[in-house]
Parts: sequence; C-alpha cells; structure tokens
Amino acid sequence: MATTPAIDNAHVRAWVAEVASLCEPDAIVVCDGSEQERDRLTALAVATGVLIPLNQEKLPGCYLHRSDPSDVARTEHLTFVCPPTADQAGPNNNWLAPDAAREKLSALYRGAMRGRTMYVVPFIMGPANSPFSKVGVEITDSVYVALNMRIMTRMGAIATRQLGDSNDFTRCLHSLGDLSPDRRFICHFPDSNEIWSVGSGYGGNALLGKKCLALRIASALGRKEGWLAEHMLILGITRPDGHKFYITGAFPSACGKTNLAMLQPPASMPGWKLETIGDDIAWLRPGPDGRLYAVNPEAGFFGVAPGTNSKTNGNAMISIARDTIYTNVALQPDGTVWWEGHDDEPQPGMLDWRGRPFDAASGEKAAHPNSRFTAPAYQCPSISVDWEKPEGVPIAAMLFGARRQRRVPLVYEAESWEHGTFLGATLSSETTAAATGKVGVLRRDPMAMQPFCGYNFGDYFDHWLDIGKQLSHPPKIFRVNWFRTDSQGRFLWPGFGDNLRVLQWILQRCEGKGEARETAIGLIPVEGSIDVSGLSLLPDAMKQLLAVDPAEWYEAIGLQSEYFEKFGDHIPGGIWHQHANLVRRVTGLA
Ligand code: GTP
Ligand code: SPV
Ligand code: MN
Repeated sequence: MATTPAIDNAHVRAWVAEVASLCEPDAIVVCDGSEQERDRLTALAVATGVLIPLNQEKLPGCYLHRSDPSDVARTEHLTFVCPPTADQAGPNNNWLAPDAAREKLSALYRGAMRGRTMYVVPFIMGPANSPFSKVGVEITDSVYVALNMRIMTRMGAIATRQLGDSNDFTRCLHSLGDLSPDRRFICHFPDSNEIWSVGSGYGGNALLGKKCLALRIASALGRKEGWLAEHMLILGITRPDGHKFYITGAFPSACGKTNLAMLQPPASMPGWKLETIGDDIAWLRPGPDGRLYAVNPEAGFFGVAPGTNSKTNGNAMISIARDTIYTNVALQPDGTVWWEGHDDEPQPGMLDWRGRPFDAASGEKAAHPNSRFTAPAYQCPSISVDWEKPEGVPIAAMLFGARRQRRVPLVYEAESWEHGTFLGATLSSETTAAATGKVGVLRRDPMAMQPFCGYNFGDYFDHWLDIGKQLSHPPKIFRVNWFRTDSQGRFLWPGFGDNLRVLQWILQRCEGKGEARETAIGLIPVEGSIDVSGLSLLPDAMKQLLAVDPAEWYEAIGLQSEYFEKFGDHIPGGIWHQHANLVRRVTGLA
C-alpha cells in the first residue's frame, strides 16, 4: 500500500510495509509534524468524536478526549519486558519469552487496522542533535496518539532528518485493537529495540515514546552504553545570591514531580528563581568534568489534572491555557474544563469524565483521579532557557521522594553515592490512581522505577553504583517526604511552594554548609536549620517531621532484606553493605 508521503529511509519503509500487511489499514499517513497536519488531524478527530472542542475563546486550541472507561491508567499487570530470559527481566517485571510475546500479539494485530488509518509517527526523544537523543518511529491507528506525540516529542520532519538513512531507531507498534483489557498487552523487546502495544489508547500504554521508550527501553540501552534513564523531574534553582543549581527528583507516579518541577517560591522567599527543565523523565550521563549531566527527553507535559490550581501550580495552569489536550476531565456547560481541586466552583449542568450529568450527591468524582493534560513544554512560564541544551545541565543534588504517612522524615541526606543508591533502592510509596489497582497501599518502588525499569533491578542497582564510580563530583543524594501525616491524617508539611524551604537546606548541604545531625538512617536537618518563618504549622510539626524512631526503622530493615533476597545474587555487595550498616545502627539504638 502507498504511504503519503513516500518514506525515504529504506528500513522504515520495509518495517511499515511489514506492519501494513499484518494490520491491513485502509490508508497510511506519514506525519511531518507541521501545523497544517495538526489542524487536519484535529478536524478529523473532532469529526469522529475522538476530540471534543472546548471553548475556543477561553481555551484556544484546547480539546477534550474521553477514553474508554476501562482504559484510564497504565495497566502494569498487562505490561511485559521480553528479553531472552526471565532472569534478565528480573522479579521486578512481568516477563514473556520474546517468541511467545510476538506470537500472542501478532494474532491481535492481524487485521486490527481494517477500516482505520495507520499513522507513521517519527519522533526524537531528547533535543535535536544532542548526543543524548534517540529516534523512534511509532506506528499507530489512533489519531489521539498521533496528536499527543506531536506535543510530547519532537515529532515529524525533524526526526526524519535526524534519522537519515540509519536503522538505529526504536520500532514502536501500537494499535487500539478492540480496547478490551482481556486483549491488552504492552511488550518491550530491549534486545531488538522494539515496543509492541495493543488494546489501550491511554497515556503510558499508548504514547510509546514516554514510559515504554524513554524509561523501559532506554534504561536497558543506558546499561549497555553507560548512562541512566530515570523517572525524574529536572529543576533549575537560582538563589538570591545569584548561585545557580540544578537538581533532579524521582517520585513515583502522582507523587509530586510536575508540581516540584514548576515550583513557585513562597512569598517569604523573594529573589529565588526557579526554572523547569523536565517534569517526568531524565536521561543522565557522566560528563567530561566528572559531574552528572541531565536532559529531559520529552517536549511536553502529560500531567495529573486533579489538585492542579493557581495556588498549587500556577505555572501549570498557564501552560494548559492553550493548545492542550485534556483527557478524562469534567466538561462545564460553557465549554471549559473542571476537576477536583480546580480554582473555580463547578458550574451547574457539568458533565463528568464519562460524559454523564454530574451528580455531586453520588459521591463519585467529576474528573477521573488520573485525568491528565497534554501541553507543550515551551508554554510553561517557568521553562528554562537551558531546557534544550544538547549537553544537558550538571546536577548538584538528586532527590528520592514518595508518599509516606509514617516513618520517613521530611528530608535526610545520604552519606555517599553508595548510601544514596541504597536510599533509592529502598524507596516505597503508597499507590496512586496513575496505575489501575488499589490506591493507598504501600509498595516497594526503587528509584520510583518499579513500573519502568527494563531489566533486573539487581543489575540496575549495580549499574547505579558503576555510574557513581565514574563521577569525581557526584550529585549529593537526599530522601524527601512531603506526605507525612499526624495521628488525625493531616499533612504535617504544607508542601508545594513551601518545599523550596527544604531545597534551600539541600543546596546549603551541597556547599558543605547547613546544619545536620547524624542518625541511624542518614543526616537529618538540625531543628531550626530549615527556615519555617511565616508558616502556620501544627504544634510540634517540625519535631515530628524530623524524628527518626528506631522501632519503626527496625520494622523497615526486615522488609528490606526480604525484598532484596528476591533478586538473589543480582543484588550488588554495595547494597548489602549499606543494609548491614543500617541494621547495625538501628539495632544499636533500639
Ligand atoms: P506522574 O505524572 O504520574 O508521574 O505524577 P507526578 O509525580 O508528576 O505528580 P504531580 O506533581 O502531578 O502530583 C500528583 C498529585 O500530588 C497532585 O494531586 C498534587 O496536587 C499532589 N502534590 C504534589 N506535590 C505535593 C506536595 O508537596 N504536598 C501535597 N500534599 N500534595 C502534593
Ligand atoms: C506516570 O504514571 O508516571 C505518568 C503518566 O507520568 S503515564 O504516561 O501514563 O505513565
Ligand atoms: Mn510519571
């Protein structure tokens, strides 16, 4: 079948022909990323009900998409990593043998695009012409996916040019199939640099440049090539004294990356300047000067809508005021959108995320808890001038954070790279609506990568330790927790903009200043060394936020060793060494 326009790259052409004969689309369209193309695809999406135009005066260029109600979040139990052996995938992944996966999915792809158009979407992850960047080509039968990829990646002619006649690209095959969860699979083939996804049109399951390529495939590539692909935001911070720092932060899904990446200083901290580089993914490489450099491989934000308002995240509110695709939010009668935690009061006559009249008395949410916006990064008022630097930005500190009501203090510092790797490896968090399943259950989530590491976690920890050995000036590593609660379930820490108070202490520590005390788990701020002036905290809040209770940590060490033992001898000695240190200190105190 002819493609429009013709494909110059022989490898892409051959692969497209192969997929077309399997999926049998009615037409093949190769995306160029132009505005005319966006307008054409948008008009088509509106005509077919895939997109609903919003109020074009209040929200120019904005559209609403309602996904199938059974297809609203990543489905981790249907996600597989398929290297030749289960041991390579590790107990952290679902594994299918590559041949078995191909056979199973080929049957689902056969004829799946009959009556549909097949879009060929070339894209770059990373800035054009950066040594960090990787090219992918996504074949999809979803116009929603094509339009989202246009926002989330450098899509179209720019990618075709960067690829040239090379065969070095990730083959990303996606079909909506019949959207049935019974026939939904997201499979990754790190050895052949391929992703096969079928049966879902949602976010991380379908926009294959994001979690599938930029984390699962990239983490495996990074291991081979000597770099790291991480579920991290990247933030630039200029202090009132003019000193500029860059930090990264790994927090599990829906645990605050986008919010921290777009942080606005509290009124009590004038003169601080914060710049967004990325809100979800960082690719990190040791630089020639022995520091670790980061780029954001993405070009847009696929952010959580609920809870976003001009107080919590004013930069996001401005970013999503135009040219944004909203997914599964509520629709107001005036053609604007609403979600729980929005600035505005909901208007009477609102439709919920499924398009049904919203009934506040029903107890159901108007927007799905994992409803999202897709917005171009350049629209963010805090976007950094450095965000597309091909060589990336040098990282002074890395944060590991999670949702923890108990045990884990507001912030503490690792004593070394190895200790910091251990703090990342022992991260656990209460689950959120970003993946299907029960919400609020504590689960292990090393480096916030449990759903995203494309190989055995034991080998991944080892790779982290190896990277550290290549750094003469490694970033300092910290654990943070904005989510600690008191006995009545109230947040002890105000969070959001006030998190800058914690970052201030972290930056002081990066310069060898700031006061810390040694504890069993690491270096904790001395009370008074985090500036809380102007905050109305609950009585004793800072004492509780900075407490280390040996009895609580005694419980943790047992759970940690139980977890690491699952990985057998893949767990490197350095991690066991750090665990033994913790055991010694905790039992010494208990
Ligand atoms: P993914 O896109 O799924 O990877 O999520 P994320 O890590 O970017 O999370 P995001 O910043 O979108 O925040 C998710 C939810 O956590 C939102 O409802 C926020 O309002 C809430 N949140 C973010 N930061 C804080 C904080 O400092 N304190 C509290 N209490 N809530 C926060
Ligand atoms: C996450 O779940 O961490 C996300 C959204 O950032 S998704 O793209 O669906 O993975
Ligand atoms: Mn994420």
